[in-house]
Amino acid sequence: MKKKRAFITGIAGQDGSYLAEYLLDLGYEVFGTVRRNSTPENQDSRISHLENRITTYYSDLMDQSSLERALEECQPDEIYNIAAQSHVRISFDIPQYTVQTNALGVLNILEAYRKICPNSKFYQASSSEMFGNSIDDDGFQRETTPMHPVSPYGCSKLFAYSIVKNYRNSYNLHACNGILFNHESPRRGSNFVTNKVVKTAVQIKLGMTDKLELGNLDSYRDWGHSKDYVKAMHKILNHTIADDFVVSTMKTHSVRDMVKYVFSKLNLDYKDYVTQNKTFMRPEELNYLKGDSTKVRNQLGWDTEYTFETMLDEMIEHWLDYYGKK
Ligand code: NAP
Ligand code: G4F
Repeated sequence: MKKKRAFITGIAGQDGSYLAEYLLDLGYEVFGTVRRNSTPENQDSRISHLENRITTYYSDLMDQSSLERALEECQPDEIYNIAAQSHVRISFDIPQYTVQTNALGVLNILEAYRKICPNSKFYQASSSEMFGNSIDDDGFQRETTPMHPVSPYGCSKLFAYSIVKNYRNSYNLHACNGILFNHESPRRGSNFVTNKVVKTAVQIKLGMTDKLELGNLDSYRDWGHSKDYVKAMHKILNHTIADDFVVSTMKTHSVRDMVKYVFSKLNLDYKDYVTQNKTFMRPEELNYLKGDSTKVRNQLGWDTEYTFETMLDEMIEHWLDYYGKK
């Protein structure tokens, strides 16, 4: 039987790499895009173990011709648009670049999809950052919660989310959105708060540094594990109807609680090491996220294997092992 073909933009990112592994395990042929980089040896650290099992194309969401060429060659059954400038605080430093990639880039790939392989299915990596500070009366955000983003990143993702729905309805495409809440792993970029905290706490434990500078400790996030969340992407895309789903753990923790947990696992008191530095604050903050993922759980049977604690434990083990080997 012919294997299904999946095409993943941003395959070398955190989610792209776990999604590639998951789809290979399910028997897919996996293709993906990477960007040109002046130090190519660093670029594939998350996918180097898959080197002989996947096919990559040089591409950029801002280069329509590269998307068309790759889709023409690949002829995928499923497209996962995972690529993005994904850092919220940095989106304030590079707002135009962020919008070009995350908003216009999505329009580019939708146009390429419509022109070249309109019978394939399309998944867009949408984000809980689109809600901004909107919260329903019961303290959750869900599919129906109004979206009022508070960052260039959030605004760019809201455009992308809306244009995906517009293309679905206008051109009868199987195009869907996963509205994913924060998800982490040892492969998370180390300038996102969880991996920054875990990596630096381990360095402190090993005597390599003695301080950790953070921004806002009082915001709350609904943190899951990327490995669980890529399974939701596959379920959402393969649902009989193209639709939009919130994916979350339904629990929330403050940054301070997360820091306390990580330091105490290493038998350290965070108060001895953590200081605040306004460099890491945002001009406008999203204060509180807690997602209601009842729809994806009930309609698609999705659930999590990791808890907040086991996710952080795995990240701690990763950095202890990394520095231990060094
Ligand atoms: P990530 O680790 O930052 O991966 C993003 C990938 O996109 C990287 O491979 C990056 O390549 C690539 N990329 C960046 N700009 C590009 C461009 N102009 N053209 C083509 N590729 C480009 O992010 P992630 O955590 O895996 O997140 C995956 C997606 O889910 C993103 O769209 C993100 O916005 C969204 N999302 C993430 C979360 C979360 O908590 N992780 C939650 C909700 C939504 P380089 O390595 O070359 O930069
Ligand atoms: O880890 P963060 O940078 O993630 P953030 O901003 O919530 O964005 C992530 O989740 C979104 C989904 O809601 C994704 F769409 C997006 O792509 C990304 O994956 O920051 C989390 C919280 C924020 O409130 C931030 O102000 O941690 C706070 N924080 C405190 N000190 C810090 C720091 N964040 C970072 N990155 N670095 C700090 O030093």
